[in-house]
Amino acid sequence: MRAALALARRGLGVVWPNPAVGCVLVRDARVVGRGWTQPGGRPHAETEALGRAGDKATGATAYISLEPCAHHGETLPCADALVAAGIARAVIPLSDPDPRTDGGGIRRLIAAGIDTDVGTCEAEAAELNAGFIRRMRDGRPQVTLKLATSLDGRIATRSGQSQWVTGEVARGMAHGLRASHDAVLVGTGTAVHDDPELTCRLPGLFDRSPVRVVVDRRLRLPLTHRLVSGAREVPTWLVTFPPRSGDARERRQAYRTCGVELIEVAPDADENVDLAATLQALGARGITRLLVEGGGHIAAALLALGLVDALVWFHAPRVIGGDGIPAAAGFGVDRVVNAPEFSLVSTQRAGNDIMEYYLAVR
Ligand code: AOF
Ligand code: ZN
Repeated sequence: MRAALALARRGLGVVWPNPAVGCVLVRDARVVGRGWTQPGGRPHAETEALGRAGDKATGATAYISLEPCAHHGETLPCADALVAAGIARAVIPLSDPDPRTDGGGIRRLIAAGIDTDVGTCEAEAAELNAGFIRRMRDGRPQVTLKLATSLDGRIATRSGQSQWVTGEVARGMAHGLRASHDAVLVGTGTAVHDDPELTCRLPGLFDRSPVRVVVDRRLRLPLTHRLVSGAREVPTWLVTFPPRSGDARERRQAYRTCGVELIEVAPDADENVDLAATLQALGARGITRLLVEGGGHIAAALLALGLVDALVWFHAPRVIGGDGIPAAAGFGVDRVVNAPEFSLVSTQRAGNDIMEYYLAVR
């Protein structure tokens, strides 16, 4: 199962809207086929593994990191394909929350007389596909907030200078995070000020770059910025208000001509883009894993709404001081018990910096 989970992990960031699944077929203590969900979500892991195993799948044990599907897509449901291949046993950590399956794949295996074991490595499998599960249950992606700060929690100096707070190793790890996410989101301040590319520039991994999402209610992002000029190579989605009485029609058209997709989201009570509605809109487009890279206003707004599921926090051994720009803008917390709480999952050295990973306590 650990091998199946490791294979599944290869798909993170490139298989949306589907879950990342791994499948290992074992017969007579030998691996006879391995597979994982392919980019774009198809073929499924089981199709790949069964294809490689051929006749050797007969009598095999299938270790699958998620319940096999029970619906007719482009091909036979995976549950039926496993039955047809004559596997003897299936080991599955948890059921697939997609309503078209939701236990139906497991029932089909059992009905066909296959010895089916459910629950092995359940926590690991649920964590691996937290994004897909979240989208199925709540309609929104799993949200990971990434921060790179000085020891005193500053993302930039008082003049707004931020390049670079963390070192090269930490920055490389941040590119790796982009590769395993479906989309990366920033606010308009960061997009305008930094002119970032938000791609994955680790060697050989450019094609794992996520969709770039900019929250830009007033369409301030210049057409000459990289997120716009590169939108044909790596998709850029601009989240903005619906047009009021045909305003900015030409500017909207200019973005579209550059290949930028506009996502219209109504304002919230404070005349900002409604971030909860934004996440729903991303979920509806199939995004399961969202990496938020700032700035401080987006971070604060998501924290205040309880919409940050995980934190990746890089600390650089510098002290910028209280006039620097904080990681999260103020969001009105006056009692410690009301501050969003996280639990520490891991700490890791990142060159001369530290990377901490936290999950939300709910
Ligand atoms: C599997 N193995 O590797 C994956 C599965 O649009 P389709 O037809 O590809 O179906 C998508 C659904 O299939 C998705 O919502 C999830 O329930 C399941 N994903 N199932 O047996 C796989 N990726
Ligand atoms: Zn399937």
